[in-house]
Amino acid sequence: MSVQPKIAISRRLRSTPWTSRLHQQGVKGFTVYNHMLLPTEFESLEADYWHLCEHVQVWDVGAERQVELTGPDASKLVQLMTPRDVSKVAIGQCVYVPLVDEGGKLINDPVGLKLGDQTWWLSVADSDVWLWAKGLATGAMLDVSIREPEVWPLAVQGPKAETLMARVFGSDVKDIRFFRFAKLDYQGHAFIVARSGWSKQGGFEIYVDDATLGQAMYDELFAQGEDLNVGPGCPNLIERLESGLLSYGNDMDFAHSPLEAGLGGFLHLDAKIDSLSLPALRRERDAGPTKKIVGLLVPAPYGEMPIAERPFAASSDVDCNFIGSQAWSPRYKHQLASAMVASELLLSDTITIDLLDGTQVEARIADIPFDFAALQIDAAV
Ligand code: THG
Repeated sequence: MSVQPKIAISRRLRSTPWTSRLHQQGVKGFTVYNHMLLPTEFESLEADYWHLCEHVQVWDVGAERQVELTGPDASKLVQLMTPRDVSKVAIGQCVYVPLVDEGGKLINDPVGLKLGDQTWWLSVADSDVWLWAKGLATGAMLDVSIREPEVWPLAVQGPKAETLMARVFGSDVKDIRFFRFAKLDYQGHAFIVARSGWSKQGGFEIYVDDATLGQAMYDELFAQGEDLNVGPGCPNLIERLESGLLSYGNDMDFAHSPLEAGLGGFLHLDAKIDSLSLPALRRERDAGPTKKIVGLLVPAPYGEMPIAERPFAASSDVDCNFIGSQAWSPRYKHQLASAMVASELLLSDTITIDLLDGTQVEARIADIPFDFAALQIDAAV
């Protein structure tokens, strides 16, 4: 019998206030995200998926690190980094801000929180944004300080999330609108609570800045949620693919532009803003993108066989014709995937791909997010 290799959890691979609780609750897998542990699975991907869609889950997403920008030039730096116009973002608002470099390539795709006139948090995906931000601020001689504070987001997601949150934080939580945040009291400490999260099942994110209170809060969410069938959870691959939520590093990375990643709708390329990537992105828009992210669908019976993780067509561009993420959807009975595809292959409705066992099948091409109704794919359950 072979020994399962282990990942050594050292100081470099940081835990969160809840890591030991996850072990007690039977976590089955972790990934490494921002040099931290991010759980990926509890019971099974599929069991976790149904539970998330029907009940409520508490997620340790402490790996979504905050990059804090404070000072007179904080907003200027945010605008320099993103081609989305942030000039009208209000204090108390969250905003999805793809960060793009001078060549028009994605650095990260965080949620920004405007905490004050001179303070922002960027709740980052997996790349070292604080180093990029410090470099830019130094080069541009901006009056802003940059650090990663000790903050660990805790997400409460699922259709019963609001009921559970109201029991722990009071009914004020119900007044928080989507992508807004408020400061709510828990045991005498004000926590930032936003209506947001990396699922489309509804819910909240608590930005926990006190580890001890965070542990009490975690335990209380489970105690108060017993009759709601609360369970431990994490971002779920099936649910987020069905919902079209992209994962930086998987679906797209530093080789891709936000236009190729389908994020053009979030950007303001014609705004009069001082943003590093605007010239490159305007040129790309005018020339037309050479590749694009799309969804792929393989129906049952093949669908339960994963798609081979190798380029599905030859190309001189090594940054396309690959599968980004994939999962079997138990609801729609299809293997779902994201793929970055060369534009010439998108003239057709299907793409020939290899399954893991070598079988060749035609995968249907769709937009992300998948519009299952328009695709005439009914939920099987
Ligand atoms: N929450 C917080 N931090 C995060 C994530 C999160 N950091 C990493 C990662 N997730 C960042 N990426 C995303 C991608 C999509 C969304 C949030 C974070 C998202 N998008 C909605 C959509 O696409 O419909 C809403 C976008 C909008 O309306 O602006 O929620 O999840 N704290």
